[in-house]
Amino acid sequence: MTLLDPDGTAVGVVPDDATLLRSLDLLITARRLNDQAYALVRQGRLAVYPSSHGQEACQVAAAQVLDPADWLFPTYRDTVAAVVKGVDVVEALSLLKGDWHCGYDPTEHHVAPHTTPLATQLPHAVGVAHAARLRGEPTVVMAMCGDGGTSEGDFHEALNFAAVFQAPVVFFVQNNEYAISVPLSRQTAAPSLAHKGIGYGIPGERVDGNDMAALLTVLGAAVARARAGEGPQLVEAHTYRMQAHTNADDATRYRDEADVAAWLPRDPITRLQAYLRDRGALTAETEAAFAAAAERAATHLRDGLNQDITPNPEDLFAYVYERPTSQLREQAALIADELSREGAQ
Ligand SMILES: Cc1ncc(C[n+]2csc(CCOP(=O)(O)OP(=O)(O)O)c2C)c(N)n1
Repeated sequence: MTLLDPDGTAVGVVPDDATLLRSLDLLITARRLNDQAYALVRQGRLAVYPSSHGQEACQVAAAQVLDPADWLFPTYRDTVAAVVKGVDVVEALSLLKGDWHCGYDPTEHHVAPHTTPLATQLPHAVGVAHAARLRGEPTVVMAMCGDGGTSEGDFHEALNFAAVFQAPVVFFVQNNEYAISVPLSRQTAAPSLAHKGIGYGIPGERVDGNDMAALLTVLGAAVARARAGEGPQLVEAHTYRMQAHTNADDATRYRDEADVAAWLPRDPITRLQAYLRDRGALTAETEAAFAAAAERAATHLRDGLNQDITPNPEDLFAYVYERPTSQLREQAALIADELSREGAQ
């Protein structure tokens, strides 16, 4: 589904101006954070950053259609989704700085830890959704993965379980055409990734991943459907990874600059700006306010990651189990003893 053409013309019923203005504000901040994080890698402040520059609309929409009590299960590329759901961007990225196993408390905003192993988060997401249903809670779970993630066994197990048990979960696949250097044509023989729901009895829908209006509409309907007890849904957003997989990857080795250039005019920000300007809903003043908010967010990220923190080795044991095992207690005591002897020297 597309609701806004690349030039910003509405070709269907789009969400109201206030919703779209708020989305544009979030999109502009999201782009600024992506670019700031990329710069922080070059300054040695982050070990690695998988940018979602150009894909931000998918993530802003995914987080925006959820209620605070709903759960989001992000991948390593979904920092923006976690931030829009409420996680502080410095905490969200401290994992990639190498300071923490997660960096934030997943229960605070109902955002699971970012996963690096592909698709392992999907069975977990279904488990949370199933548990919520058994308890009679109205919780919906947004389970995110990339096109490459749909080739993993965990993806298929998660879809099957969710369909059989009618778990309130939305599987949201961001198809950005590449899994590092592997193009979509080497990933699947299916006509689309949305088709993958059919074999499991799950409706699948394709949406333009650079169209904020369409994403809010399709994902919003999938969440409402799941909340109403009508079961899971698969949504495939077609977008494009504008930058390299991470800073460690050289994308020029496996794709043409012309392909990248062809996606530039479909940018989610310029498309939404054009629509809102044309309606008179976006003034120069509002645009300046959005840019200033984005700049404040970037400063907060820079300041946060420029802090050198001293990790406490005892924290290694603190969050493994709710009640630590005897072995962990023993190891923690050994470390505590070593630390106190070092301190005494
Ligand atoms: C189980 C597993 N196998 C392989 C990898 C190595 N790996 C990291 S990212 C990636 C590509 C993933 O592509 P996709 O799912 O399309 O997500 P994208 O990076 O495009 O957002 C691979 C193969 C991994 N992290 N986990």
